Amino acid sequence: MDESKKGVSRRDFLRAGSIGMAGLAGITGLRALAQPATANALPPFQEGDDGNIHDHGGAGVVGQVDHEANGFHPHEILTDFDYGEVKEENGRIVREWNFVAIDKEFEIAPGIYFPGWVYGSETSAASRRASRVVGQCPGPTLRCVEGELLRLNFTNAGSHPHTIHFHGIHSAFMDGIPGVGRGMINTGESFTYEFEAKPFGCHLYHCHAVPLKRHIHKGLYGAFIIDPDPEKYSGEEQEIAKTRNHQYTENEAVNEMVIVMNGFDTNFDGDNEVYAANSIAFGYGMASPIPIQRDQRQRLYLINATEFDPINSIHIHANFFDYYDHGTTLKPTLTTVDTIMQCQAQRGILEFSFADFEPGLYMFHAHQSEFAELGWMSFFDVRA
Ligand SMILES: [Cu+2]
Repeated sequence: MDESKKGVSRRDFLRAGSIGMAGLAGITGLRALAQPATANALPPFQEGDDGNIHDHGGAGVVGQVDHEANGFHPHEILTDFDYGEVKEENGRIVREWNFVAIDKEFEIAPGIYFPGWVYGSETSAASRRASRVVGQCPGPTLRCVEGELLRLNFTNAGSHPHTIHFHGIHSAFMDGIPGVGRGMINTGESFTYEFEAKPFGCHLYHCHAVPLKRHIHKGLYGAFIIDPDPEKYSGEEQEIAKTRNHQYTENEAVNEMVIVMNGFDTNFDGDNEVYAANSIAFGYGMASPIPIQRDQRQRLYLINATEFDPINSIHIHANFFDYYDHGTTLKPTLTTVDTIMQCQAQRGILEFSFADFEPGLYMFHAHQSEFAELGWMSFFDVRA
């Protein structure tokens, strides 16, 4: 985007370091800009009580997001797979979800509230905890098995027309785009999307109402995981498929996580001011890393839902991973890499292990440094 056409760009903002600007008071990714005396700010080169040297401080935020008020928590979203309700109809497995879209303001960094539009499901962990449908960003991670009939009862309880467009194989009528099939679902209306789960992989769903970039950027997206059915494969492939299918005990040996990479345009200038893994800036930062048992195999379903920027990326420190592009293969499409990039809607599965590693905090983040410093910075807390 041509920076000269905009009033104040985020880069101007970073240069100025003007923390008084609306919507950015909490970000201190670049603490050096305006180093306030805060409880957790350490002087240069002081050894912290964790034994680490804090020279210019770590990237992070001052203060805390009120996850309770949001109604969803990044650590819960990380491992919450929404399996819906499973039933049998005419000898066929049917998996069904009751889904809504609502308007919802949520806190993405301490003191920074985003006026979002989000999806919620009756069967998400957040909704079950609250005994009511809770909207969340990213939306619930839908998980099913290839070959099942999926039924998604969608009600638009938001203030704008929305749809749900699934990445997968289905009829045009069920594609959730304006002007085709049922098209837009207006405020107060309902529609049931129904199609077979295929192909297996790491997919996504999102609103496809226009203007598209606004509807997606507002928060209407989520992960859509179709597990392979081991009975369709044989030999080594069958064994791998079992580890990928949540209904098999082989799957329990793997620690599975979901990260949707996203960004938030808090001042509506068509650029993101905050970046995150699962919506909360530094949500898995040094103050709340992801605990990992070092001997357990790790599987990360990674999806890029970032609007406005052409790509996003992930880089894992001090380790390498195997990558399954779109998750649609049982053998990796890339082996022994430590960085991959994804354009919007691109996704894949990372598999890695910290077996025999020294316990400690292992960083992972977008390798666009700007994204990392504006919130997409995380840690694994590797434990023996
Ligand atoms: Cu929409």
